[in-house]
Amino acid sequence: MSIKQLKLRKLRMNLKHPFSTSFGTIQKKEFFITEAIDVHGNHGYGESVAFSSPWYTEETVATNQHVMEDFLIPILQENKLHHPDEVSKLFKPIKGNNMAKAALEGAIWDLYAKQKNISLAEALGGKKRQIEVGISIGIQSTVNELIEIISQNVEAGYKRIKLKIKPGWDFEVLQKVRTHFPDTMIMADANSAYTREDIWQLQKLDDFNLMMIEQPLAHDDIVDHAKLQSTIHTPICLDESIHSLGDTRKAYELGSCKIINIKIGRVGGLTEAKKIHDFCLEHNIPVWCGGMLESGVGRAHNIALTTLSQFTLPGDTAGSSNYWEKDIIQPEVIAENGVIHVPDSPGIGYEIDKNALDEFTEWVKVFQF
Ligand code: OSB
Ligand code: MG
Repeated sequence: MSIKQLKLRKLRMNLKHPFSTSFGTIQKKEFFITEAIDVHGNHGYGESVAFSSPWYTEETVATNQHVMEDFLIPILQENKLHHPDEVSKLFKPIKGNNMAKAALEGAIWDLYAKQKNISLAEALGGKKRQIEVGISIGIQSTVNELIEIISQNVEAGYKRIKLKIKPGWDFEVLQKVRTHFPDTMIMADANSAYTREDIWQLQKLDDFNLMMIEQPLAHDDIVDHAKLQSTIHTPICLDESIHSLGDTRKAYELGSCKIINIKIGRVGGLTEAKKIHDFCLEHNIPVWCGGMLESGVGRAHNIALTTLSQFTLPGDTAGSSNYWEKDIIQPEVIAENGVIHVPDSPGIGYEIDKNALDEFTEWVKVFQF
């Protein structure tokens, strides 16, 4: 694939609105944009999705930098690549750190598609020309504010509404929301806020006709989730607990969930994401693509992945304007009536807005190959 140079670019962007979950509130986002450049002048882009604090999973912006600079980039410098699928094999000796791995692999996938002059969706084998998306709404100060925000997003046409819940912001809120929106597709995401002592409480979720409950129990658990799933009708969807095809198979065999949220960063890249997709296709497990409040680069990768056929449920890839005053891609991602048209130009299919990229860049490091 003749990579000549790799750029690591540290960005800082402010979310339009603070995003609150059971684990905390995110407003300022720092992250990396990776850029793989070949001898022909093609540029492939990736994004690291770790947050500044290890609240969601263990990785952080700082660990991403350490692992990319000290371990992963040297591996890429020492090895010739023929296909992006080789990247995850080369990275295998490095344990964990999936978001760091995915950030580099993503740039290489984009570069590969651009070298072949095909879209990233096509390079992955995706056939959908448009994808359906929902929106994830954070915890608000009052239920009335939440209902107002849901109304706006239902009106905007988002295909399903995901609400963040935590102890104290759960059953009563869901009750009021369900009464207000009797027919809307609604799901709840707890980001690991409950424990096995709450299992009898969580059975109350069955009253609200939710599409699913996402990651109610610990980030590293699949055993208690299986226990919970056996006592509730609401399908459990695993997010934090799934890092690989192996985790997916084990969760399926144990009955820990009925739905899988695939996040490219959490599973170590597009190659592993595709393997998980293929397993779920074979076993009839619905999947959808999760989000990490990404800039347009990460968003474009999510869109390409979602073109695979087993992404049968709307994902969290809302339009750029839901997150940013100004995104770093051109055109920005637009969800019209909850539908995103998949770009068919080569690679991620969106141009990088160089001025916006420079505006948000704190520093750049260049690695020669
Ligand atoms: O659990 O899916 C999650 C945001 C930050 C961290 C974790 C999660 C989320 C979201 C929003 O739900 C996803 C998005 O809109 O990008
Ligand atoms: Mg989640």
